[in-house]
Amino acid sequence: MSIVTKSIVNADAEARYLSPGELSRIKDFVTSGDARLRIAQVLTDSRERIIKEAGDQLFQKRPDVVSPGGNAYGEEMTATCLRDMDYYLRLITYGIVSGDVTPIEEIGLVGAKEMYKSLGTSIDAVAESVRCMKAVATGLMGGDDAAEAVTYFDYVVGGLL
Ligand SMILES: CCC1=C(C)/C(=C/C2=NC(=C\c3[nH]c(/C=C4\NC(=O)[C@H](C)[C@H]4CC)c(C)c3CCC(=O)O)/C(CCC(=O)O)=C2C)NC1=O
Repeated sequence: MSIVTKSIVNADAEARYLSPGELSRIKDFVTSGDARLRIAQVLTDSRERIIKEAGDQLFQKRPDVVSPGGNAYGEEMTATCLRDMDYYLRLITYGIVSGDVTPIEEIGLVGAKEMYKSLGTSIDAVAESVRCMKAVATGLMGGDDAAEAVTYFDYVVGGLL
């Protein structure tokens, strides 16, 4: 839920006007809108490149995951690994557009540790894949946009570890 919807739900529950604090937070949300949409556009337009380059980086740093016996070994499993990276990048765009990490949390982080454990997937390596995507993605943006984007990538990394 965006800050706008959330504030309205809260205010209406008490049949009151939006408070100065709520209006100020909505103003920040609106003011940052152009930048957030620009960032989401870059991530969306460059998603294939980000995933490809970040995947290459990950498999260089963690050759074990794509070696025989590794969780992402073999064409099909490697493709599934890259698909998971694509999932997280997509969720990050949702977070950035809504200025809210709740969609990332609800869709991608709740139960993720347990799920990866049951799959025998190294959660550290999944987190590393998100760090690699962060590095590639922020390299495609200006400094302020990169700083904004970093918080969402870091949120995913923090939620996985
Ligand atoms: C949008 C929310 C969402 C997420 C996050 C998600 C993850 C997810 N990743 C899975 C598998 C997997 N995930 C990986 C990923 C990796 N293995 C590694 O060693 C690497 C570190 C890593 C890539 C970075 C692999 C290899 C599998 C297949 C494992 C198997 O079938 O044994 C599975 C099991 C079912 C399937 O194969 O599709 C799920 C549910 N599904 C979702 O709906």
